[in-house]
Amino acid sequence: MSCHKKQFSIKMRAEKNGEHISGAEDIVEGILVERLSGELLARALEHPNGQAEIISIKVEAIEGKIKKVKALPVTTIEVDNAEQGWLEVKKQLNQILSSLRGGTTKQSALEKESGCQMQRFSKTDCFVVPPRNDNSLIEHIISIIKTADKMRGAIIYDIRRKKRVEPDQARGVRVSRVGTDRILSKREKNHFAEALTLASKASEAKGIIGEICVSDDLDYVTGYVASKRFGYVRITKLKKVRERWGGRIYLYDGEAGDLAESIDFLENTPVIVESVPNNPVTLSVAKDLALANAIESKKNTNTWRNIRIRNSGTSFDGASAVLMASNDYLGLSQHPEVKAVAVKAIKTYGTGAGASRLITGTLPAHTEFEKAIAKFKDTESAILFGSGYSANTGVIPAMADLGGVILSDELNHASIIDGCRLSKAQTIVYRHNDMADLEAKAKQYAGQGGLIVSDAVFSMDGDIVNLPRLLEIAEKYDYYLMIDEAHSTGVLGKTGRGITEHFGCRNPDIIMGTCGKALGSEGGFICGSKQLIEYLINEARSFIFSTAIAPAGAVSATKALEIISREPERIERLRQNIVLFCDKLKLENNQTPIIPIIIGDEKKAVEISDKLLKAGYYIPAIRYPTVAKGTARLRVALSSEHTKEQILDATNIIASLDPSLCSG
Ligand code: WAQ
Ligand code: MG
Repeated sequence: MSCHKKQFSIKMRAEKNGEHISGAEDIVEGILVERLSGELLARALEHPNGQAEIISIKVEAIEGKIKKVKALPVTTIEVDNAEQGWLEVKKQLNQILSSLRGGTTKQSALEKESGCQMQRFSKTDCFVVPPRNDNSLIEHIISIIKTADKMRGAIIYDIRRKKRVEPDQARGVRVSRVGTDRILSKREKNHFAEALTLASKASEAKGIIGEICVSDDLDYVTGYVASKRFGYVRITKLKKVRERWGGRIYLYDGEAGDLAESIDFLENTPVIVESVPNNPVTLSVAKDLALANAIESKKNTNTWRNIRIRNSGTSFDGASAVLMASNDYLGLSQHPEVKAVAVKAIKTYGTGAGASRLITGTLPAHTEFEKAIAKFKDTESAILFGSGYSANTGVIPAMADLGGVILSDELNHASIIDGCRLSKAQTIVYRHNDMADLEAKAKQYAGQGGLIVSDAVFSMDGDIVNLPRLLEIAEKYDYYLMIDEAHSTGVLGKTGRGITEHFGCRNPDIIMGTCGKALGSEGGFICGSKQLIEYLINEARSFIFSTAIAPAGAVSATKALEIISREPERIERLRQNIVLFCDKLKLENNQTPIIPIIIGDEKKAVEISDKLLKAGYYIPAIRYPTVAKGTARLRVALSSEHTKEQILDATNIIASLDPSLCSG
């Protein structure tokens, strides 16, 4: 009985005059061994490639666990002829190769210099543009497959060393010990299902970043390009019927020393591919698979995120806890006067603005806030956006339209990065808060105008930018200077005016900030000259094309500004809390309420955060892609409203959970 549950690998191989005619295989339970062997035998006997002289069937019991992988999502590209088909192949290969190198030459140099590895698709991967030209490499790969001699296995092409690396070039590497979790008949070759099964296993091999395959079977003209990242892409015509050529190439991007391990995986590690459809699937199924794969890969790297519900100020997913994660630094979202004006605004205006600012969405609530924030920041004028994100993604492209490059700190917030991306301007990333690096780059691109943009307080590290030097550099080389004061408004400076008050220096050209943090409300803003603001009203697309924030939000933010000016002791209380917290954990005191406690490992950071929640403190783990891989951290955000007891208690718990953390 137990033998029937056991899994077996069954391989068929047919030869004539020592030449390979056909081969196929599967993994099945013991009870199906007989049936499958019969099917494979029948198939070998009737193969269109010729009458077999020797047919071998090999049955091997599989010991131990079998790895399970999901079938790659399937897309079909219909083409009219092979010529069009190869153009599609080039596109697919290009996509695979360029996704490998999220960055560019300049960026990699930056990574090397700073010693900090920016991962693919990390915050700064978008920068410095000219895409790598891989055309000649792609042409070369295609020429290899078109001229490959008849092989039993696949070619492995090393794209770093630009050569074939499969150990036996006559035979190739044959992917083996692979099957599906469904019973698919093997009596006739199902090109699609068998190729998808192989491709799904191969895409899991270390360093194999893609594959291209054309069948050598006479009448089968559909081929594919496959990769873990873009799935299994069928291209309906890659050769004419009756052409007897074909082959398979795996693209290898890894260390030379790791190749043997990858080949061993391809040949020997038993793998069951789940959810292989019998026929090329309908688009909706492919879409589901694409989502499932993307989700799974996030989960595998411990970067999957769940939304937690905060039922009230102090309860998360049902557990009650003190919130040490909010950007409501002065507790103003809970202030009775702030709440009262919001209620009154709803009674007066209703709940929503109902249109964009330029249509009918501008209410006195909006213009009053703009006056108040301009006064608070000591600028001529101001403009309110729907959020800080939309302020950055609106303003940066508008400024880039004036010409020149954008110089951006490598740790700038995602909304700044997205603003740079949207602008399509050339963006040069400089090392974090490194004024020498910035100056060198500012000098290099001087003369065309442009924009320097930086956070005032960095959102995941809590450090303060060197504004005095930024002002000098911007002036010397004639750049606009934009500072994002999302985390400094209401926080820095004796009266909470922000970074210029902190340093006692003049304003940059463009001050950006948010109402959703220390102002306890919602929205984002830009402060600057009258001329600047008039320009933005006409050019910032996120301002023009989105509904104004609710009037209750605008009046709350105005009230918050009034309270900050009236009660500077809130800022002083916040400062004392920061000092106490940092002292207790022997952390460097950055003078800001954002205190990163670096853990490194993504999984460990989540575990510590979970334990803290059980102990009554909510301090979230921040992981890739918000911060670089391997620099996961607890991000503490303090408020003036935390009590001394809470700060002492939280720091004690953190120190007890991981004593190494309090070494600073
Ligand atoms: N491992 C590695 N390479 C292999 C293997 C294997 N198990 N089997 C075949 N090859 C190599 C070998 O060089 C063959 O000449 C070449 O691949 C093509 O093999 O979705 O049927 O089995 O409709 O002829 C594509 C399906 C079918 C497209 C491909 O390939 C679709 C196909 P064939
Ligand atoms: Mg074949």
